[in-house]
Amino acid sequence: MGSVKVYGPPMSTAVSRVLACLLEKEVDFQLVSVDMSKGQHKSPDFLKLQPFGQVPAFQDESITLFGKANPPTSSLLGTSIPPLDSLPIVR
Ligand SMILES: N[C@@H](CCC(=O)N[C@@H](CS)C(=O)NCC(=O)O)C(=O)O
Repeated sequence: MGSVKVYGPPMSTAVSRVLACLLEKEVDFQLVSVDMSKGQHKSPDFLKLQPFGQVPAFQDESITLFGKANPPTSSLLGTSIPPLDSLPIVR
């Protein structure tokens, strides 16, 4: 089993985006359940991983990634993903 851990519920779009990249890149990972309905994403232990209290948190050995532009996805793809609010919207 790989050292990569993704914390969060798979039904979260932010989590599933990271999972899709891991599957596409054929990276072994563990999905660690975080029950948001029980507030586990705001627990002291989770906040040590992800200080914003948001899923996903992404951990690879000693590296933990989190943030506003979904760094796990950007890191996996080797590119920078623009923030959603900077994308053009078709109305
Ligand atoms: N910028 C983060 C946002 C992640 C995000 O919005 N996660 C939501 C669930 S899909 C969340 O944790 N919401 C709980 C909260 O904000 O308290 C990313 O793209 O990874």
